[in-house]
Amino acid sequence: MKNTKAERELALDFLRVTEAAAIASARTMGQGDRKHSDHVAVEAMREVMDTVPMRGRIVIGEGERDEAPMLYIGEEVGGGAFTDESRAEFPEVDIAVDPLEGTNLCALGANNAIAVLAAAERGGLLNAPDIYMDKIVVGPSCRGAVDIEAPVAENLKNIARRLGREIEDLTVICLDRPRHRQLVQDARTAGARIRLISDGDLSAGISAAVAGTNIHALMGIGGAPEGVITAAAMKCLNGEIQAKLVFDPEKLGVDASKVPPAEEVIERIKEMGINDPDKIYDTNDLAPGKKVIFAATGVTDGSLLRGVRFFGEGKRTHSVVMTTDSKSIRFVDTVHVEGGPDAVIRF
Ligand code: VTB
Repeated sequence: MKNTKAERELALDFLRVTEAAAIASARTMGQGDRKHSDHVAVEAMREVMDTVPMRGRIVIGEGERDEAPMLYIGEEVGGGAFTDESRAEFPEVDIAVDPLEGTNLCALGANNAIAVLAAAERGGLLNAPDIYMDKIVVGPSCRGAVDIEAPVAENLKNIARRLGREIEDLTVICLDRPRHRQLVQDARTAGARIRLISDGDLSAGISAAVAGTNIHALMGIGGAPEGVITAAAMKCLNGEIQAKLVFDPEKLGVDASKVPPAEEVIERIKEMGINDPDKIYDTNDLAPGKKVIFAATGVTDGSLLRGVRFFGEGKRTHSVVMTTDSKSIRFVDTVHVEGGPDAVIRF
């Protein structure tokens, strides 16, 4: 991406993209059909993405080309309505999308489903495989105070010290999965409060980096693609993520038959340019970009963003859009007016 102005404009374009995906999926809220909710989010995101003046390339998306008709890894996006000549001038952008993060949450009408994407200059986002990733995410005051390999109690002690409070006053957020039994046990023993969530460790990680959400750390194993998008957000929020890929069935708490054999995964990630499968990633490893853009729109109500609200004459969305360059975090409340000249806009 060339300059700050272009980046700022792109950020607002990406806002339209996540807004469209959120609106489409929010319409299906509570229908109990997660695949359908995801599908409409993907379609809406893809459609608006194409109007963005960029030479975009999906690096984290809906899967490989043969299994994902849209927003597949490697798909070229953007610049649809422009001539080849003008397109040649557009910035080259790598994009990681999660059109509906928390498909189950949307299908059930539960909190914290979001439509989200991250973008950076070419090579600015790790092309992480769609496998599991162990993560620890904290906010700016706790940067450098945690170590993903350290015992839970030690990390909690260090977070508490940085925040000038007792461990008892911390809340850790964690996916509610059998694989986290020990983690939860350790956090309980150390005295922290715990919030177990059914899905959505990306929005949970972001909440951990924003003061006032009363969430102080995200810990545990979720998806690697979500980890990369979280890292993009951390770059903008001055937070920190540390992470490690996980494919050992024992650590995942599943039978070996449920996950691909380790040798196969190691081979696959090697092909993606990752030579050390045990590498510990920090924020910059996951999102090395110098110009990172992050945009998310609430689908259902959440701790950071409100969900989409529909009313007679339009709809209202609540988003966050941020960039590393201008270091601005915009919370955007958009009224999408459809009701014609007499439509009433409320504050
Ligand atoms: C993870 C997490 C996501 O799904 O990918 C999770 O990162 C899937 O984990 O935020 P399981 O296989 O244990 O269900 C989400 O929670 C939602 O997409």
